Amino acid sequence: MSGAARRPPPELARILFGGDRVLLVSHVPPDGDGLGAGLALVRALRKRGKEAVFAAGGEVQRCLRFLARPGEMDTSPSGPPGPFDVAVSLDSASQERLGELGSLCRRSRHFLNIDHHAGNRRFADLNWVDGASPAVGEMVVRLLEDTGIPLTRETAVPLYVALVTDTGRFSYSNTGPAAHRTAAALLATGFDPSEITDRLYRSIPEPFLRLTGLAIGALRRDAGGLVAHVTLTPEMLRESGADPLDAGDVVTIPVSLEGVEVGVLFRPAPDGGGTKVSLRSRRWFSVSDLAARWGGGGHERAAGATLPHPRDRARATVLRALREALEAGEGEPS
Ligand SMILES: [Mn+2]
Repeated sequence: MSGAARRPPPELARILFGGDRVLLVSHVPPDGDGLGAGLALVRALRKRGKEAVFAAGGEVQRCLRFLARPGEMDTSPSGPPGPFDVAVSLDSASQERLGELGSLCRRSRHFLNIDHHAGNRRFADLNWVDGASPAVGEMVVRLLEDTGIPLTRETAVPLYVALVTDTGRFSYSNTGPAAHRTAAALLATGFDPSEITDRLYRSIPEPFLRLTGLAIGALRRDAGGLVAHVTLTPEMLRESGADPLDAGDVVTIPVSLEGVEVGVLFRPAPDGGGTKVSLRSRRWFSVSDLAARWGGGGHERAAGATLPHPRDRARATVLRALREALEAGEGEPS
């Protein structure tokens, strides 16, 4: 990424902190990055006397719910009553991924977009996109620094969650010096990181653990072993009792298998029609290019799409495309 994207556009902070009513949104449902970045900005804005709220557009994953204090987050599908002076989209590559919240953002006086998806559609009035950033939470740290707003424990905890979740606990290829430098700055505010990892990773609901058991039983390989995939059926979700919001996390199972380059999860699309496909790669295969074929997107190592087909057809389509791409050696290091 060019150096220009490293610093926020000068107008961004002026518009953001110039509004009296500010709405923060992310893709629906939000992940740890979108929610963490949003809540940190809610707190920074409120501290400066502004009215600010994060709209989730629905329920958020249970393991993330500890982050929001009462009144900081709205979970109605269409968001809190507007209008707003400023709306900020965080971590969303397109307006479509904001769901119903997109039109609420459009109706606000200023619409800002802060994101680290390289393929961001630049759908707002002012777009700050840095595809080299490990997390939007990291960009928000730079924005606060650039604006002269010191980090406090209240802003640092959600920003740390953003960084930990989007880097896979500092393990993915986006974990560079910036991720660790940012973590150091956040930790310097004095919170206990083990309390956060307890909330995020050592508080697994038993139904989800039972779902992973069913998922392991459904694990299959393809493309000469380079692909591992799992298909979750409505019956498996029902039998386990797992929260559908957590089901996407099952993709860590196929991508963790020895010798695999691409892990795939197929599951019923949350809103009824079609099949949701989650893709993860380990070293060289770009799953965002593949997801884009079906109108989806994401990052090189983590992406997703929703196919309008029932699961058998969706699986056949995706596995065929993966076989072709992997046989062609797309992106494979020589
Ligand atoms: Mn992100």
